Amino acid sequence: MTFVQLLNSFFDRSVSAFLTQIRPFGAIAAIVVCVGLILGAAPVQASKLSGGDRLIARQPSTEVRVSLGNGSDALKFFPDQFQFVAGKRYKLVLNNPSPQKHYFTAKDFADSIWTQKVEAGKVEVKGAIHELELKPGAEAEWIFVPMKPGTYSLRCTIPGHAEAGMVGTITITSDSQQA
Ligand SMILES: [Cu+2]
Repeated sequence: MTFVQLLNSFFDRSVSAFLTQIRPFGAIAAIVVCVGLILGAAPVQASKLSGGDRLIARQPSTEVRVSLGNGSDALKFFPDQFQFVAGKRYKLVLNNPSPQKHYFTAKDFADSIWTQKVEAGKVEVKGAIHELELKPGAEAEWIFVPMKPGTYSLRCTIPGHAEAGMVGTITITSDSQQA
């Protein structure tokens, strides 16, 4: 059984356990789950929903934005520090407003999350993602759930860019470290 299959079975079990607990409201809960799936980005904290983290793969996502470079061609990520909480669902919206292409490369971070999908244009990519290349003007959305707490490095792998400062830090904290 692969890691993702394991996760999926965990999610499925948790959701059915959740639905069983609130059986009288089962139909309503199912609708809420579907709306969550479709909208994905409602600004509701999952921890405030009944069932909380058990709805991990279906909970509303928290949107975080990052720009790779800027209009005056600075070799930087904006922002360059990120903090995510394990078990929450995020939508990282990446864009490249600069005149040249850049990479968002964070291999150890990518190994520490469960990627639900990456969407770019009309294409949706599922499975493990380690690096995203964004051409000038490109935008992509990376939807994931952080799994393993730690501090991970981010860099652009175009020669010279990381050396010029196109680096960053991504931190995953565990749920219990949150106040
Ligand atoms: Cu770059």
